[in-house]
Amino acid sequence: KGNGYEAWLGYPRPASASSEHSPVTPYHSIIAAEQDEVTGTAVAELVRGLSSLLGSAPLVAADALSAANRPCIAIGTWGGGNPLVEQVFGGDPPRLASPEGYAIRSSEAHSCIAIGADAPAGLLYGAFHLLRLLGTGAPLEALDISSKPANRLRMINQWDNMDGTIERGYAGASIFYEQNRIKDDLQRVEDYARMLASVGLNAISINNVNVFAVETRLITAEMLPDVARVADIFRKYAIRSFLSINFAAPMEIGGLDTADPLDPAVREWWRERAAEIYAAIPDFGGFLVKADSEHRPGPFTYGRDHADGSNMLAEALSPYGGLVIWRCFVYNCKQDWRDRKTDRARAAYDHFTPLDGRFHDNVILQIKNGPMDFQVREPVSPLIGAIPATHQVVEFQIAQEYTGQQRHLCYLVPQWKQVLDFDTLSRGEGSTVKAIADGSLYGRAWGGIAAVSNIGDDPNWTGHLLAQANLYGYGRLAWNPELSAEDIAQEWAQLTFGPMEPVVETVCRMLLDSWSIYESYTAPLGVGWMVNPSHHYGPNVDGYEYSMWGTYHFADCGGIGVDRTTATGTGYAAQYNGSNAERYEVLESCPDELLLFFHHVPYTHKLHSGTSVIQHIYNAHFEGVEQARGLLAQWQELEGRLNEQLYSQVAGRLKEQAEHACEWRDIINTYFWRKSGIPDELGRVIY
Ligand code: GCW
Repeated sequence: KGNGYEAWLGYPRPASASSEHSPVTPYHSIIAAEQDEVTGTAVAELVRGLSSLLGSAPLVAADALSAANRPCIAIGTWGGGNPLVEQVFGGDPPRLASPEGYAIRSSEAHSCIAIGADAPAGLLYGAFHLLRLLGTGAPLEALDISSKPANRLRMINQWDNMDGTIERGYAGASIFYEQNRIKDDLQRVEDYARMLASVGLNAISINNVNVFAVETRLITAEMLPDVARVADIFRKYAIRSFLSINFAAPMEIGGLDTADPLDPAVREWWRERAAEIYAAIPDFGGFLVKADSEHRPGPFTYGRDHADGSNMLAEALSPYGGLVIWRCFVYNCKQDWRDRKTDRARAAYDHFTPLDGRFHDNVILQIKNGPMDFQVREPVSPLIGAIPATHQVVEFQIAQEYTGQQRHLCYLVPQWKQVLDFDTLSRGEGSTVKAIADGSLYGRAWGGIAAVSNIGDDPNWTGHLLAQANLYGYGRLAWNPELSAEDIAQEWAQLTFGPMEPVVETVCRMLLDSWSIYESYTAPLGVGWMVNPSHHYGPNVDGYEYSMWGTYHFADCGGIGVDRTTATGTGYAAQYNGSNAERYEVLESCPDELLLFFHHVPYTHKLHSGTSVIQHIYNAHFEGVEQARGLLAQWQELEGRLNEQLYSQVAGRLKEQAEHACEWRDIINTYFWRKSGIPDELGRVIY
């Protein structure tokens, strides 16, 4: 309590509230007729939330016969036997067109708020919606809401290993595993499931996409009972569980001498695994697969392609309704930096566009939002929209691998919004990423968004308390990409700190400024990287310059940037459609923030903003540090207005951020001053 563990589900009771005189809500009872597990969860959540807001537990009853039970909250599926729900919605309930949709209506006549849905999952989401209204202090009169998710798949990817470590985890150890076993005590997993369901997420893969020796065995009889325990928990919250699998499993644990996807024995082996998995977990979601990527095995070894590989798994899962989610993060990670023809940015598009149309119906390709790897600024992956006959989901990274590792503040919702709103022009104007992800543009049955989680066993889940806003925002956006980054920030801040004005306002401002601040003191103008190799924290301008990973900036005494034009560079710009391709190809029209992603330019090149590239680098880095200090100063003004523990958690991180931003500033500025020999026009200190 008070340490951030309850995240946005604490429903802090307003200091002003007293249960008798000015109750937070008059709704002190809950009427629910149905007994199924997910409806039970919805009711339990209402009870928890109301208990906290009211200061005492609400009454739960199966019918509202007694007038003493009013005003009440009635919850039930259409035709599910809750008379109040029927009465409030009348004989003609809203058509939600989704088993996950819900409607909420308040009725003065019946002295109640009713939550109705086609199915229990909708009731759960409806209950969380109502709690959100209560927690943000929204008016409850004349409610008439209906909502359904834009995206069918709204997924979280855990990068947890069974030894308890988390790949790119910045908030402690795994809540799922320790010592190569699934934990006995899964209370924290249950609390996590609540958080995910509360923002509408409905799928989770529970182990790292890099599947090593022990994790390869998760699909065996030995470990499936434990996996089933985890799936049982998520099922209560209407979340389907997936596993990441090792493509070479038939060899590593199956005793076969090949993993060739066209080999009948290999196919049979996977069919048997599927049968075994579904016997243990009847609603198992399916497999998430990283293959032929960063040294992981895959179909290439056998001269097969990614359609052969994914279709083989899809065939095994299809009798049970399982999905294969196949990642497109496939590129040559043994590149020679001297080779200027190979461009990692091109790789996903080049690998996967020729396969469009060949994937089975239960295969979904998962595409990272950008062509490189979750940098603070990248263009949108040109693969998105380029495979119209294939199901696709967009992959974001909530974990802040390249955006400050949850030691720096970086609210990523504005970045994700930019991606989702980007018009790919793949089918003319209006072909936005969100319309491709949700399947509507190409009429695909499956689609959605996946993201790498940012949680661990730190008491407040995310290390940096304010990084909780990214997990919250991701879920809200996956449900409804039309929500604004501002509204999401405000909701999160109100739910977390209580709807008290000054705190909320300051926190929102800090969140909304933070992405741009982080960008300004790190790698400039879209070029990316410049981080320390392997752990990826802190500045190292040439850290990846002479490596095999395909991540270069090509800075020399004359200029900087990667020429990805068709005229003189790698031709990457031509992977975009129509005017997008043109805009990036032509130096004059390329947006400043992506200039160095697409062009190699002299330091004296003038940006649209009017400053030269070198002066921009200096300005941004000096200003970025000031702004980072400003974040700390703004937070310090809140001292005494919020819980001391929460205050000092964040203050500590912001202090460190300001210090580390200095390190970035000085290393980057000094590097470019030495390379270019061009002094700062403003004569500030460069070492
Ligand atoms: O961002 C890179 C990370 C790897 C990760 C990989 C991937 C899970 O540095 O740690 O591996 O991407 O997305 O597969």
